Amino acid sequence: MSMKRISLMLLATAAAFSVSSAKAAGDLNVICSADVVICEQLQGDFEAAHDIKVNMVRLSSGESYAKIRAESRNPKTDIWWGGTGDPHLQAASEGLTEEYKSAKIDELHDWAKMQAESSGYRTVGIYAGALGWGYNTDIFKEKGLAEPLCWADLLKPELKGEIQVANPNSSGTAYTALASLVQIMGEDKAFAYLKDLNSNVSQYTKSGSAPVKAAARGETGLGIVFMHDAISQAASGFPVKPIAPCEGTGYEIGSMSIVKGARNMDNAKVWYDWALTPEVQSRMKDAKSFQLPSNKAAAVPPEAPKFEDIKLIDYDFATYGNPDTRKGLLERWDREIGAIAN
Ligand code: S7P
Repeated sequence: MSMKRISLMLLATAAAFSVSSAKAAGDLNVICSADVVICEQLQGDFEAAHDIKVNMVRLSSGESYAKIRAESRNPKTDIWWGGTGDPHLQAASEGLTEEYKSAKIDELHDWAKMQAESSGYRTVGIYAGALGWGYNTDIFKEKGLAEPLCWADLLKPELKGEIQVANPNSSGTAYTALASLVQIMGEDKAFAYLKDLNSNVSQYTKSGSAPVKAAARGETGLGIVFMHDAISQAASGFPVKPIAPCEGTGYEIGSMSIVKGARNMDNAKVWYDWALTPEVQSRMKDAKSFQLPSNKAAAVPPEAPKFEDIKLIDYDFATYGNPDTRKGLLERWDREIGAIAN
């Protein structure tokens, strides 16, 4: 090989490096829909490993979907990490998110891959968690209340004012609760149940995990939340016990999507691939984020609720992540529950 050819090859390699490092620098605008502690941990870890500045905002799942939809003609977000899968699926089917098949896909559990496949690779599963509730054991003991083990127990008159749950318009957790009850009881019975439950609900919060944080601090007796959010409070030393409802319950496939037309598309893909690695997912427990990770090689936190011990329904993600179904259920919730909420 001539010297001229070698120097041309060296120049080409240098150019390729400068292009890829130019791509991997700059900014990344992230919406994070999980707990603020894990959001901040991810931001710090990502910035430490890349020459990319992360501008992050924490929003609940339904709010994130609404923001991405409202900004669709002029996207201000590049990547949406976390939050329940249904609104990610809704965004995917409305063409609000970008098709991307990460090289990491084959490292994931089937449930996470299924989320990707069913959306045409416009979203992907990053973790899973079962719905339930957490109750304050001190309050229940002081008031002589029986342990609430079933959905039916939450209707007992002695729990009046002791329950908090989020509003399903803003919160993915609360939408998962609504969709789970519809799947367990049928739609009309689920709405009748929610009307009865309303008598015991003191507050419909914006964020999904707020109810169990309130229970932890003794502001309410019980919060309907993902079980891992109740465990997180117990792990922080609060008198909270997680419960998996006896009649059965739904679960989430926490998801991640790249926004269609993202301004920092290359950086969004860097984050996406990074967030699917076992190293990143294994560190979620350090933020007391005890979901089941989607990468098969990631360490499962010992605190994570075991799906095999929970009576899980076969949650129909395609139906309940469908825009018409989600919109219809939320409208009915506004009419029948939101309208009578305290
Ligand atoms: O805290 C973690 C977590 O439960 O938060 C997400 C949740 O949907 C976000 O809160 P909203 O209910 O307010 O949308 C879950 O995806 C996640 O497991």
